[in-house]
Amino acid sequence: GSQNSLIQNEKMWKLMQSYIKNDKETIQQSIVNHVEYTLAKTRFDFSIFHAYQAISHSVRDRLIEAFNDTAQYFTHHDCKRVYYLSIEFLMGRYLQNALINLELEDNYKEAVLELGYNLESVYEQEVDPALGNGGLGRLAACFLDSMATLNLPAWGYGIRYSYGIFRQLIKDGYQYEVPDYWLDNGNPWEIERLDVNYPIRFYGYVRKIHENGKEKSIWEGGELVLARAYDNPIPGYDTYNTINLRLWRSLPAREFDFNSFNQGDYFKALEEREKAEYITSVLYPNDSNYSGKELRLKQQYLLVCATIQDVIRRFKKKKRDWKELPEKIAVQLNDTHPAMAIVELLRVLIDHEGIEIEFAWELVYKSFSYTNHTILPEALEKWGIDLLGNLLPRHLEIVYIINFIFLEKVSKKFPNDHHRLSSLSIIEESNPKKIRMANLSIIGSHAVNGVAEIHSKLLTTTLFKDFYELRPKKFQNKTNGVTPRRWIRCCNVQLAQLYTEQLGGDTWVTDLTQVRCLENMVEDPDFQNNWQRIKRQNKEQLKWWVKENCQIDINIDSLFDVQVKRLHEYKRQFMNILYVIHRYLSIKKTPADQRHAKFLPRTIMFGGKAAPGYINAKRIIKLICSVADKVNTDSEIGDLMKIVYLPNYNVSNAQIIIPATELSQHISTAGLEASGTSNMKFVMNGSLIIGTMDGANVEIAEEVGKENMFIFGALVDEIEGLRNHMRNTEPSQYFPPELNEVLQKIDEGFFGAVDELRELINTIRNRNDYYLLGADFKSYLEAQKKVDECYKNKSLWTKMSIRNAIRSSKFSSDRTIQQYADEIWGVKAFQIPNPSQNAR
Ligand code: GL2
Repeated sequence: GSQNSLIQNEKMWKLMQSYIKNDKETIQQSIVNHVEYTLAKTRFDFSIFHAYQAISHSVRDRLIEAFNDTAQYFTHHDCKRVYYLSIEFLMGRYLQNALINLELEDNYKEAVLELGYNLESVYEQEVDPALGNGGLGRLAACFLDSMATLNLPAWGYGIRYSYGIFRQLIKDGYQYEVPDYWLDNGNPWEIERLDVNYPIRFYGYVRKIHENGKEKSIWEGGELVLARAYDNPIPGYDTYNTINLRLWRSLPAREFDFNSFNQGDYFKALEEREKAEYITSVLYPNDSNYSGKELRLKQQYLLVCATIQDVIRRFKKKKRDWKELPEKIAVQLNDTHPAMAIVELLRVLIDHEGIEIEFAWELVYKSFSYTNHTILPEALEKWGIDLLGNLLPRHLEIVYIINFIFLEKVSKKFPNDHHRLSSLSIIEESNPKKIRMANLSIIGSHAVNGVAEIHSKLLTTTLFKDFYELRPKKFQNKTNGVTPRRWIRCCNVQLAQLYTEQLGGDTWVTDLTQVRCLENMVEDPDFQNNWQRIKRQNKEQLKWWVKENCQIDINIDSLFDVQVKRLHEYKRQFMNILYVIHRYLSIKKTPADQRHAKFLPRTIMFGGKAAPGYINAKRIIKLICSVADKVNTDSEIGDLMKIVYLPNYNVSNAQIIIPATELSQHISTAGLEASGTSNMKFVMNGSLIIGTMDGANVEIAEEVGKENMFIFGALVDEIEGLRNHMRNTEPSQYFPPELNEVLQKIDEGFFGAVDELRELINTIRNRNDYYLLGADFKSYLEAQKKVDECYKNKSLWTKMSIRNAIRSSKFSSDRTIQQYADEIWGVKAFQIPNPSQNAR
């Protein structure tokens, strides 16, 4: 094709031989060139922000080279490809990560210093690309890093929202949401593909025609918009492979509405076009919560429709039989948000390609697989058939066909089992009827997985029990992981250095199991000292961050106790602050001269965003801030205790918070946190966990040993019994006295804001303590007491901390992705040869 003729062009071929060099002078030259020619700023005077932009462009040049070569290589080898579809990608900053993955950080540090800038300060110039809410979106980002590093022929597909997750301000104890227009200063990390645009249809109607005795469906009318591709290169670590995250942006379709133009309504016609851009303008700020808005369904369909067109175009580049489709593509659904892709692919195959439905269906489900990320009922997507049928009329028809064929098969296997049939059906027979996206996803996939052992087990025994009985082999577990590049190598440079020194090299960055070898250093006093020194330096850094962002002085010698995650009742930040109040009251009751002997200084930090419409979550923020106000200004307390609300928790401040943490809280009601992923990051950075036997905590306990954690609370099989007990008993009769006392204080108005705080405590007082704070409070107190005892013994704490970190290798996303590749996708690595060894 045209690419080959380009390479055959002799001149071109010669030019292509000269890959960019990475010596100091070449780097400096490229930065200065970008200042002058890309930014059009004079090279004699540029600000640190322009330095950031020019540096990023020079790194981008290096990425693009590898990116193009990688794409060519995959095409040339005609490999089976993985497509990872996700409505969110919470990437965090690129620059440092790219430099580290390219192993160019030192070169750039030196080069940039001579140009008058400190590279670390340059990093701070970058905005956080925050196109995600929480764990689900961040998981997708970690997975991309691992897919690139493992040399898999994989691409991510998502949405290029103009507004990412809102910026959180805390004022007078309340959350304010500020729009996050992250593209304000441009985005050097993306490549706009002016030539990759796909039409997307909404609304309209289905016309039936008859051709050669067969009925054909034609979806027409309605509205058309375009989806344009923006490519974001993702470099692997210690490999030349650089993969792609392709994000779609909506634009008006090129066709003009000649009617309105001819009728002279010029402005109205333009207005219509503007509306198209609105589709991908804002990320929905709900975490684990379904809201059922039409615009959200439009976003989902835009992602799915553009992606399927792109995937099919690539498949068709080579002439081949459709039966090869599942041998050439694997599509992973990150939760049900992109599940319409199942229906869309089937629609294209039967309506456009003229394939028989039975055969088409086989191609579809063999290509798809689905990951479930939560069992919370409020998060399960169910679209009303009116809304769905109006927006996507042909898709609704196809859903009915899929469901019919499926239920036929079920009733042959289980005759007259109406109960089973209605639980398996894609259609919920409610009024109005609803499409259950989870059921569609399971039926349309050859593999379904949960994200931690306990969660996958719950899927097969509760939520998806009937599906499991039908096809037990479909169900798998893939315990989540996080990338050691960002979550150790980037965020904890000193710890990374220590590992590299001790292990005699840095291959641990791609093989985290190596750090287990440090087991024999646990008792080594020098090693322990180094460990403590690193933690202290990280604490120092966080202390400055807190000073700058919260105007609070925290005690560097206090225990840094952190709970950072989205605000959610099931995550029980409420229980944490209730305990903090108890601790405060206990200090106050102790005679002043005994306080320092009895209590260890603690800094208790909270952070996380509440969904804008989640009232109780916002009340919890208010309670935390009210308690903080009271405690932090109480002269009797001094530095025995400080409470901090860390504003605007996001990826880049997580990179400061996590390495500085000594105790981190993962205290969800058992069974409700599917996995959690920050728990893994904290453990990798030597934080101890206080937590329940939930999500990945269970497997962390298996790896690091329960004796190195503070585990408490009801187990998952005890929950139902406790909930029944809760509903049938007066709270005051089984709440421990410490809890009653705390609730009493809030009720009296001791912390102010009495009306809203009463509303909050009433959620647990009136026999509706669904998340069982009352049942777990006592064992939480006991676990906290153990924390204090351990922290008193500095060397014990240090040893526990080391053990946590060096036993955490299971939680590398490299392990997770290798399992997906082997057990679900059936894809192999294709590592492209590095064309310029001397440059790396
Ligand atoms: C989540 C789960 O709540 C969380 O426990 C899990 O670690 C992540 C990633 O698998 O997925 N599900 C979900 O809807 N969100 C999550 O963070 N938002």
